[in-house]
Amino acid sequence: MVSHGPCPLDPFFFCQPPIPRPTVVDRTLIQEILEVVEQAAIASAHLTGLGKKDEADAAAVEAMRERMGQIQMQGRIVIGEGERDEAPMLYIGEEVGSGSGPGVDFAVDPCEGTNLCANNQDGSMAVLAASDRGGLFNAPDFYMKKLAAPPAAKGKVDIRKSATENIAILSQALGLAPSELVIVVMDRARHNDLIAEIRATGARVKPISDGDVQAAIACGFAGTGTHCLMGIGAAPEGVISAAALRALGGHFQGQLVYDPAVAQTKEWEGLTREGNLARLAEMGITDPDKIYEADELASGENVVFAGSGITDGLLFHGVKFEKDCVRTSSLVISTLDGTARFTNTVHIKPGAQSIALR
Ligand code: VTB
Repeated sequence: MVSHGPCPLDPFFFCQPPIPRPTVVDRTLIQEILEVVEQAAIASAHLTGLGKKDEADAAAVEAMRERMGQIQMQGRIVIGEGERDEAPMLYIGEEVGSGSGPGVDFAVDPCEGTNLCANNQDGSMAVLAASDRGGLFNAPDFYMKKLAAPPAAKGKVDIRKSATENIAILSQALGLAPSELVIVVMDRARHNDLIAEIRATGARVKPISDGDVQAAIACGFAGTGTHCLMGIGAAPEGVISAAALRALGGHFQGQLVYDPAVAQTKEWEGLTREGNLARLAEMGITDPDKIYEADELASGENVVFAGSGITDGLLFHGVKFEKDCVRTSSLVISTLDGTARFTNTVHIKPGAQSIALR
């Protein structure tokens, strides 16, 4: 037994070992969080391929919220389905959970890649990031320039540098020739120049129609055939990617995009650069050009990422329905114990006669 030495105040007693500080994000919560994303994935998986992206999203939102309600916590949504007046559930600021217990902040995207889900294409998933209070950046509903890369390139690649420079750095850090690298970029008009620049280096481009969260996280693992994510996607989801990459020790940087000429999106029709800057200032963002590192976007003492496949993807399979069970494949990455847990769960129906092994 380890003695902890005499207590300075009482020579007859030995000091107790230091009581571990109760962490808000503990192992029980992590298990519950896994179940939250599993339930959301199952709910929207019933709607894959039906061409109904809003319904698929709504199903995931409802299932996520219901399962969150069973957790003993004072949960709060910091990134969710939108502002209170535009989202009935999981809106920003909504309190979730039983109402007693630890304070936990959540960034959720119950159906990331709704188009992929609606079209039954690879890459849609139910995802969230969780942290102790204040540990997730309250990202505005803007666009974000992102750079994600494997741990070996962390702090070496830099969003301030050109794609050409970053590919040279990545090539060196990973010991791979540019022609052996795969750079994921969302297939959008705003990325035409970026794609041309990447191709000119000899690196291979993988254009994706949607789902840059999964692509970013895949950069954190070797063997996914994805070495880097470049380009502009949504800012709120950038926080979820950052949480996962921080926990993996990978690279993630983000920079808000406020100029409609850069974002080139129909969503911003009629909006101006000045108007967007004013909106950011109203939200308290004093430096709109700030480059956010992963540990600023997900700064909590402990952060957890959880994702469960709706359709098959780079990280896990989608939901599989069997006669007597439903199978989910998920990933939970946690700074608490330094793990990335790939979980394959069989949800057994009552009275099941046969449960498939795989
Ligand atoms: C989507 C989605 C991404 O960003 O593209 C969205 O597929 C925003 O981009 O996964 P567009 O408005 O150009 O479609 C993500 O949601 C996340 O960054």
